[in-house]
Amino acid sequence: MSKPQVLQIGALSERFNRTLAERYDVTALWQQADPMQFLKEHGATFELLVSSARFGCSGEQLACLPNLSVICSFGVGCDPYPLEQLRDRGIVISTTPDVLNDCVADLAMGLMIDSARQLTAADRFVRAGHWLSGNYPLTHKVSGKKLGIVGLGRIGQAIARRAQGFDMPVRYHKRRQDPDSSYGYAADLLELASWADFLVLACPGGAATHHLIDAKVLSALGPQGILVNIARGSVVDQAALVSALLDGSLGGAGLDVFDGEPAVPQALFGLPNVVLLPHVGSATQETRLSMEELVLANLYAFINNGQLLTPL
Ligand code: 8YV
Repeated sequence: MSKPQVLQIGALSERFNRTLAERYDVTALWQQADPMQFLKEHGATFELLVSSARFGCSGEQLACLPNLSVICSFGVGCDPYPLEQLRDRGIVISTTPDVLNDCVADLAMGLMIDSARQLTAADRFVRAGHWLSGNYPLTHKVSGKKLGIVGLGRIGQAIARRAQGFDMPVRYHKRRQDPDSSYGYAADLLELASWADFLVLACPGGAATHHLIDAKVLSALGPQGILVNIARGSVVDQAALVSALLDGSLGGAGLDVFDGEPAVPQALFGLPNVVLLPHVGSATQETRLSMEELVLANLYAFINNGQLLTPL
């Protein structure tokens, strides 16, 4: 019996690519000499698509796939997919929720601690031999500080639970109050930023949250406040963030995501109160394996019973 045909937009791990190719008749779009031309000529062949929160599938690509019925995506972010077009065409999409909550929330805590206590900067200080000439300057306490969370979804809730262990009062902002949550709700983001010592971004990217964190929010967070972003670079007005960090009107930042990543504003490289990570929120052996398994399980479930396990 012939294997189902699958179009894969971008390379994931070698292990994943190999397993997918063992189980299905995979066409690797990134290996085509001219991917767009390939889609124009052969797009109608494909009903099944595998992609990721990084590669997505553009409206232009989607237009070349008239028979597509499903997208199985690696990651939780849906910002690189034209969701309205998918809905209009009845194309279903699965993501990999829940399995990455722990690692992304752990990283958010790590960024809070590192940007306040300057762990990586102090490590650089030791390695450079500066300790021999004097002590590292005093930094800022984390436990007991006020934590504002923007977006109280699965990851935001995992961060809030961890913050309980640090005796941090928690409040959150999202479009609508969560009736099941006992954390304080701030309908007004500026109010939350003025109240918080740490403002952690855990909301989706995309048009609805584009530059939600602007110069006004940063100024409300203030010279003692710390911004942590494990969501998407697009949520923050990056030029405003860089200037607030450079002029000291914002206390610090822990950033795992950037607008235009992997390019990162070089102006931040010398600041000890800023921690810069290369989008590694879910990047552990354990979590990446679970994410891969969930993509494969979704594809299998769709092919065999027409149902996704974790539909958007
Ligand atoms: C992934 C992510 O690193 O899940 C997401 O939305 O941002 C990350 O977990 C990555 O984008 C997967 O391609």
